[in-house]
Amino acid sequence: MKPTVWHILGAGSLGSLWATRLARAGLPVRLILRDEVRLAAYTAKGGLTLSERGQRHTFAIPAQTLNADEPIERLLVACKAYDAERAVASVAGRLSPGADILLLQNGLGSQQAVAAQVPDARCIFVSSTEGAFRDQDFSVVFAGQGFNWLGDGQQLDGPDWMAELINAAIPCEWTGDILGRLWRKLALNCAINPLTVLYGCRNGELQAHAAEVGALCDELSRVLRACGQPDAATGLHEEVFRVISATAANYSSMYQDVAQGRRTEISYLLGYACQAAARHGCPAPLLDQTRAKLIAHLLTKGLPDN
Ligand code: NAD
Ligand code: KPL
Repeated sequence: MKPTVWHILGAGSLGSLWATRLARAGLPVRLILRDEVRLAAYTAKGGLTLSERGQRHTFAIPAQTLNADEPIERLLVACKAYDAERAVASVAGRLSPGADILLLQNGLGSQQAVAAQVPDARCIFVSSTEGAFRDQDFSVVFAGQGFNWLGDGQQLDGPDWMAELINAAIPCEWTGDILGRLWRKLALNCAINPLTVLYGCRNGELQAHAAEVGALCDELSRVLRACGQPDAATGLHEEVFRVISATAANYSSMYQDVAQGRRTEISYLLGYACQAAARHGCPAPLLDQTRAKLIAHLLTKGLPDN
């Protein structure tokens, strides 16, 4: 039987990291690009390049536009959270019944919005701690080893095709509690990323604001419990400070977005946490305040506040 094609929607950092590793393993991959202009730019480049441990390799992965007519059985959505719903809507008509859709977005909210939009597909949420950035158009640098948790919130066992990911050296495991994983990462990101933007600092420099970070962790733990995520709250404080130490020299992803004038995923991180807290009647004054300060900061930089 012919292996199922991996369609990759969003040829940015993570999409390229997944696409190149799948192609390197000999699996059929198609990139889905926005339009003919992007397709022409990609064709001119001759493929997608992966830089890993100082080695660069280019993979001539076939590409197509959103409105190609090839049916999609397995789709990896690698857009930012704020683009995911619109991007999936553009290919909804191409999805085969029961198609698998892997959603790589950080935070929460976009995954549920996509799942509601395509009720006949099986949406699989992914929580990724791998790190990648683009050094050029259609060229990605694998910057941080990490792990990928996959789950659909229902099945306790993962699909057979997870073996393809393992063979492609994409470290992953299925979890019966993907929402817990996503909430935990969201909480980590909410405790660290906004403060690095507001203080204009590297992660490690938050040690100087330990009381504020600690108070945010306490509040986030209460919110997690109120939202029915007690496991995600366990040891949050300790893990946040462990991550701050382990990544002391790094700038958070949100800091980098703001520094480079890119839209942030605030609505899917702090925005989601504040709304969930309000919905569950859990007061979160520090989170609300941090969100308001971050919004004011984004507006002074001319960046979207959502
Ligand atoms: P990115 O901006 O590098 O890539 C997103 C790509 O999607 C871009 O190339 C963009 O042009 C494309 N895109 C957007 N809308 C599209 C559409 N309608 N049709 C076709 N293409 C479209 O983003 P990224 O860094 O790869 O992040 C993707 C998601 O993964 C985010 O939610 C991010 O938080 C998460 N994440 C990223 C990393 C990382 O290291 N980069 C790590 C963990 C999680
Ligand atoms: O994931 C991160 C990010 O920068 O987005 C860490 C390093 C955990 C900081 O929150």
